[in-house]
Amino acid sequence: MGIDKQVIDATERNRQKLEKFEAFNEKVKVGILGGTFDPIHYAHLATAEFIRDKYKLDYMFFIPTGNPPHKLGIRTDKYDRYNMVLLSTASNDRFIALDLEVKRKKSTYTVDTLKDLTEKYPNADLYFITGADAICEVDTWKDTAENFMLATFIAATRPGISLLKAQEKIEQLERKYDTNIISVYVPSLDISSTYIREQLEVGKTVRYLIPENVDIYINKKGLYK
Ligand code: DND
Repeated sequence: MGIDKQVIDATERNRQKLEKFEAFNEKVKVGILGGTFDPIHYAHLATAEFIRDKYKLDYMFFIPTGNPPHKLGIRTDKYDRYNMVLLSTASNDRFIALDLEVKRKKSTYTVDTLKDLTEKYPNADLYFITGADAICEVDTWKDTAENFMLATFIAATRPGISLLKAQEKIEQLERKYDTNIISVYVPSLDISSTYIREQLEVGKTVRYLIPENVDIYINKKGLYK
């Protein structure tokens, strides 16, 4: 099947999963993995699945950033990043891709996303997942205190980030914002989007680091050349 057809099928599959989620009226635990996903890779997917299972989350929302204020100069079109997330999450009934940030015209801030989700899904308890690198930066984000009120933050350890440094930062944030941050050891995969882009730029393989259909999508669209 051609990759364009696969994107169409993944879009339809995602629509069905979202419809089923929205029809569910009881309390529901929802994890959120936000990211630039430039491109999405297996460490994102494995981290999300590990945390979903460990904390018995009912669903995991993958939310690609639209115009992220912290990463200016992204060359990849936001809809290409979203399509790659759609393709990667299609086979998991509990993974749902959301386009609310890619559709936003202005800068995309997590606080606006959490407010939108709280309003739209009042029966959902939100858990915002970050890698240990992102949690170290979280108090530079817009409205940090409000972010902590809207969702429980779960910080996943990530290769290359000092555990001690992340743990110190987490304790500092907990004191400053009077909040609880869950820190969790996730079996590590030392993969980063930067590494994948660098490999692709020089024509090297990224096979088995990203889903096969994402690899095909990247080739077909000529991304990261
Ligand atoms: P990134 O661009 O760092 O994501 O963005 C992460 C989230 O932070 C997004 O939802 C942003 O909107 C939000 N943010 C950032 C800055 C400011 C504001 C919000 C604001 O509101 O002011 P990446 O695509 O690089 O990675 C996605 C996630 O996956 C990150 O949490 C990253 O730490 C994690 N990750 C890994 N975790 C475990 N093992 C690995 C990983 N590689 C990436 N190998």
